[in-house]
Amino acid sequence: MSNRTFTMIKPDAMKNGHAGAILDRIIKEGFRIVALKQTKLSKEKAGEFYAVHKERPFYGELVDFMSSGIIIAAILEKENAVAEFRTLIGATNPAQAAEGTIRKQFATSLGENAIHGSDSDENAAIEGNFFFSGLEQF
Ligand code: FUP
Repeated sequence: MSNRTFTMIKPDAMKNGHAGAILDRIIKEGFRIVALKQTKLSKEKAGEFYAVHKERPFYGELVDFMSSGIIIAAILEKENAVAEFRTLIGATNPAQAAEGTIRKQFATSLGENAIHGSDSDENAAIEGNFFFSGLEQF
């Protein structure tokens, strides 16, 4: 069990003006910010980040969407961070997300679901290091 996870506030939530409310919720839920930046993924970088989904039918749309606008990327720290954060964001499809979750409140659709959360400690480390150098992680 690791104490770090990685998140992105996705282009839909950024465009809809939800970044502040989402960050506020994350901090109020007890996550400490280890690293944070506003950035924009190129198609190539978005494709690399989601390479695990390369063979899936939604891969092209996912890459287009994730490179369509500004995002906020962050590394977060809390005890049992990966599982706790997955609970906080809710199911991938907002129609199935529990009441009180970030996706239930802010996501628009399965494809445009407001926020990312790592699904394992191993991926949290890989994804965090994709965006941040060691000098940017405190
Ligand atoms: P999650 O771990 O909840 O972010 O979900 P996945 O890793 O399974 O999927 C990554 C992203 O692909 C989702 F956030 C949205 C997109 N996706 C679709 O567009 N359609 C699908 O059927 C599944 C995922």
